[in-house]
Amino acid sequence: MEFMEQISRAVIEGRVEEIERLTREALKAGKTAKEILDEGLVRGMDYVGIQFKKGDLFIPEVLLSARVMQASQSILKPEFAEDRVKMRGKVVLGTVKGDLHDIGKNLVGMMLEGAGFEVYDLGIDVAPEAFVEAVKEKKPDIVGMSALLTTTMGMMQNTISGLVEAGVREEVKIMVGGAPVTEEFAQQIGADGCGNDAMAAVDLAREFVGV
Ligand code: B1M
Repeated sequence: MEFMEQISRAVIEGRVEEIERLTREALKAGKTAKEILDEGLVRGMDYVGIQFKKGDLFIPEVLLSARVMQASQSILKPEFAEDRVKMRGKVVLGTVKGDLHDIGKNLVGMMLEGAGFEVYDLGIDVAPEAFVEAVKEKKPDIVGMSALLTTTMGMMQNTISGLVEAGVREEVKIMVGGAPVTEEFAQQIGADGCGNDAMAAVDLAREFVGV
């Protein structure tokens, strides 16, 4: 079986112990980190999402797939950071309050770091006040918010309102993202842009800081 298919299967079947070996072998065989990510890991996770929606997979199984994905990502991280140049800017990143999804957010953080940004990851379930505090303390160029649930997207708006009320909105560029988030929604809530995927997030961040 081809590497990428084996990697996808390891994600789908939750085989955490196997993914580290497969990831290293794929890299050794000349596959790039991006190929492993797009053609192996994300493809597997997309399938998991479909089965989850259909009710054929349940939360414990999806969590196991998430662990597989994260184990591979931690091996890929230095590969993304290889062409790192000087720090391009500072980003405060987090998944909004009420939302526990962090795979995509971690990927965005990893790619931003790889592109030379300094990333302060606030984690998951981040309240608007915590974003405000971090902006005051870290003085970032960019605030990045992730949401995977239609029910938590509104929290992005609350966070922006919090930044406005604290008088720091104009000091940062705001990027939003996550599967249900669109450019139209970003405009509607007063964000500066939306990243459809991790690569787009990096392009947008570069645009924001002019590099
Ligand atoms: Co959840 N979940 N989940 N889940 N989960 C979704 C999102 C869902 C679409 C599944 C489905 O029904 N098909 C659905 C949401 C429906 C909706 O709101 N429209 C859903 C649901 C309903 C739920 C629960 C409510 C289930 C329940 O309890 N009944 C629950 C909610 C918990 C909560 O957050 N409060 C829940 C729980 C979970 C797990 C904990 C089991 C697990 C999360 C584990 C973890 O993250 N550590 C999980 C998972 C894994 C998923 C799916 C299967 C996969 C998400 C993922 O990691 N994708 C997901 C279905 C799916 O999306 N296929 C689903 C891979 C990742 C690389 O992609 O996150 O989209 P993504 O990130 C991309 C882009 O979106 C973008 O770049 C990333 C990389 O390219 N991006 C940004 C993301 N953030 C960005 C920020 C940016 C820029 C770009 O700028 C700052």
